Amino acid sequence: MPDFRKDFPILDQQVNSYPLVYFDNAATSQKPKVVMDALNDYYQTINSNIHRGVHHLSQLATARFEEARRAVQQFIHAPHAHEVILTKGTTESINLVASSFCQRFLHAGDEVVVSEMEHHANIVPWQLACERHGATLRVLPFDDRGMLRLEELDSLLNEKTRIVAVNHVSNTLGTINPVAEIIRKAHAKGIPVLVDGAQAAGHLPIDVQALDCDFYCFSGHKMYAPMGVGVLYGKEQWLNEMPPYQGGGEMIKTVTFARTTYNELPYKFEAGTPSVGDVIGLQTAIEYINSIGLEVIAGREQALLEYATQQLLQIDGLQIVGTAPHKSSIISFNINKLHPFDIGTLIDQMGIAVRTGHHCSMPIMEHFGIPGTLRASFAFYNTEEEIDRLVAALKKAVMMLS
Ligand code: 7TS
Repeated sequence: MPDFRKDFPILDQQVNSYPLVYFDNAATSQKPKVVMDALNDYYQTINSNIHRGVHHLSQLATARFEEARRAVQQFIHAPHAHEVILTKGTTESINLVASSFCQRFLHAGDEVVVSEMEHHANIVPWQLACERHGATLRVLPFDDRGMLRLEELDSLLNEKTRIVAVNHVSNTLGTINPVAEIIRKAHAKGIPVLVDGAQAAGHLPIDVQALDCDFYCFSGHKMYAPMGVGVLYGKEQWLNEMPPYQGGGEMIKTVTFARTTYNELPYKFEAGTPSVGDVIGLQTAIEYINSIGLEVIAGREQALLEYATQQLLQIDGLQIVGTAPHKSSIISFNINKLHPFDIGTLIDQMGIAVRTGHHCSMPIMEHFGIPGTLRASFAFYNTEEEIDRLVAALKKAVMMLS
């Protein structure tokens, strides 16, 4: 196995006099040097605004931007490049759909279905839309292992349901959800489905045609790309029927004070100057992932998940929150009644970065009646030795706090 760590210069540093152990990959992944080089290269050689210049640099930047869109198209197996909208991230992608789709299709008395294990980014935009249009948000619950209660979906979906929004992978529980089955059930009743793939992209293969999802959202920064760029895939037929999300440059065809006509896809949904360098960085991240192989990445992450699960369970009083059989490399846990924040602070003193708190999924905390968890999330560049360091640090922290 090649040493992937050398691709990520940030990992090679001391934090609080210990070698850094970075286990907060679900919040954001680290960036390989090739991605940073691509950004640098963009700003040093072709930086200019796109789609509007006759000049040389603008043409080069536009070509690279559109090439990146096609790289994303291939990465998620979208039928058409114009179905790939480049956004700031998952949050913006979901807000775009919740705002624009709902403006066209959600009316008083209608319903939107989300699951109980969503990130706030896949709850609040729908709450806002429901409030705006007089609709109701309905919730598909999960069981104590952190698996969606699919048997309740059939009764939840009815003639009032306008859209279902569900995550592919839970950022808190790690559960890989049966989104294909959810989509099949929803489509059987003519209901479209949005998939929040923020925690799936870069970890699982994504094939929007095989899934047959209507919308798929993800962020670049969780899959080795720069912050500030994300993706909304949408089926052409929906995107064409939806009104624009934001007004501005690029999204129009003609403007007069009497009437404005809108640009075609995907530009209709890309108002203003995009983060061109970051989009090119996203393409580089996709090429980096492909050069290693998604199956190699997923294999390493599953091995780390298994090893960490076994080792963590050796700690007295440690309870894993989220024990579904199909999980991504995310482990939430608590130790006795110790506060996650106290443990997180102590292990940070030993150079270990984990996340503590509710992880922007407060309904999950409410389900389990806990204020928060510690969360260790692994990337393929992490190692078993780092997991041993986590376990030793946790044991020490427990001793100090008990
Ligand atoms: N959906 C899921 C499932 C997520 O995990 C996140 C971010 C988002 C949406 C929002 O993504 P953004 O890139 O637009 O911010 N999740 C986390 C996390 O687990 N810790 O920090 C951010």
